[in-house]
Amino acid sequence: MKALLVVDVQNGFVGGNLAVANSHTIIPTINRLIAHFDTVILTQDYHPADHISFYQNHDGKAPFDTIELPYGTQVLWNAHCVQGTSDALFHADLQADKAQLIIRKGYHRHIDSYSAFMEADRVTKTGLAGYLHERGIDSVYVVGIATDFCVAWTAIDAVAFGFDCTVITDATAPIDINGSLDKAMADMTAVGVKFINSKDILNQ
Ligand code: VGL
Ligand code: ZN
Repeated sequence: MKALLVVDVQNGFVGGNLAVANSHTIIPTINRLIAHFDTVILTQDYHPADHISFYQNHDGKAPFDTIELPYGTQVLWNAHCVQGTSDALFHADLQADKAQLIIRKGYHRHIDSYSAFMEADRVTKTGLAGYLHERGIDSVYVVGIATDFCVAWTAIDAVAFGFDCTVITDATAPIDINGSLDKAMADMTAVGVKFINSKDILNQ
C-alpha cells in the first residue's frame, strides 16, 4: 500500500513569511497527484511565536545565520508558519480536503522539525511511522516544500523507518541556500530515496 505525503504547502512558503521561489507553480501538479492517490497525508509547519528557529528570537542574528543547539546546527529563519496565523494555513489552491491525516510539526519551542517523522533532536517522534505501519502502508511518495529541507529530511527518515520512498521531483520546490539543494539530493540518494517525475505516475 502506498501513500502521498504532501509537505508544507502553506501560505508561509507560498508567497508568505518564508516564501520559496516558484513554489506556487507546483500546486497544480500536487493537486493532480492528490486526485491519483487513495491515501493522502499533509504536513503543516506549525511554530509557536517564540520558536528557537526564528532569527527574531536571537539578538544580533540575521535570516539564514546558524546557531549551535544541543541537537546540532540550526539555521535561523524569518518567523514563519506561526500557530493561529494565516501564514500557517494550507494554501487556498491546495486540494487539501481529501487528506486523511495532518501532521503538525515544529510546535515545541526548543526543537525544530524538518522531518514529518522525527524532530531535529532525533528523539521526539511525530507518530507518523506508527500511523503508516498500522495502515499497512509500506511505500511513501513525497512532494511539497522545501525540497532541500522538509522534503529531504522527511524522505531520509522514511527510509530510516523502513519505508520504500520516492520523491516526485517536479512536485517539489527548493530554498537552495549555501549548497543545500545539492547536499540534500546527495543525502537522499545515498540512503536509497528514489526520484521520479509526476508524469511517470499520472500517465500510466
Ligand atoms: C521548512 C525551513 C523552516 C520547510 C520549514 O518546510 O522546508 N524550511 N521550516
Ligand atoms: Zn519551520
